[in-house]
Amino acid sequence: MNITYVPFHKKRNDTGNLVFLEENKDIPFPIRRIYYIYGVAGNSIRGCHAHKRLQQVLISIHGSCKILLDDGKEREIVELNSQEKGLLVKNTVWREMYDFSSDAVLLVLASDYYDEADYIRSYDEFLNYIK
Ligand code: T46
Repeated sequence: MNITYVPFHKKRNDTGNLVFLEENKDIPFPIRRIYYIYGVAGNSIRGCHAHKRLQQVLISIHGSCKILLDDGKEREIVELNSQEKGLLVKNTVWREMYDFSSDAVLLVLASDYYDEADYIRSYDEFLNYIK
């Protein structure tokens, strides 16, 4: 399946690095919500759902984790471990996050406000939904 990364701009000088990204320029949607996930036990699996409309960019700003993406036809696993690019996860893609390092901080930029009705939390329901 098509895995899309969003590259960010990085400014480096003698004192360190600064990375920036801009709504509608680097991120292909208006950013209505930001959240982050951290302190995840290494054996935990999070996600296990898809979204009907929500699009998101996932950024590993510290540490690493793995993301399984499934569009109903193909599955891909990617490791997120860079502060300089984000993973675009479009709507109607099943995702699972696992193998979090103990220092992992996963930052998520979302195209809309939180809405439980937008979640598809059963894999069978997901396959039916995308038919
Ligand atoms: C996603 C992956 C990458 C809220 O109240 N507001 C929020 O903005 C979010 C994101 C969650 N919640 C509540 C819903 C649950 O009661 O926080 C609790 C934990 O959420 P959830 O189990 O959905 O967390 P993850 O890590 O499985 O999934 C999250 C996002 O929910 C989801 O959209 O794509 O991260």
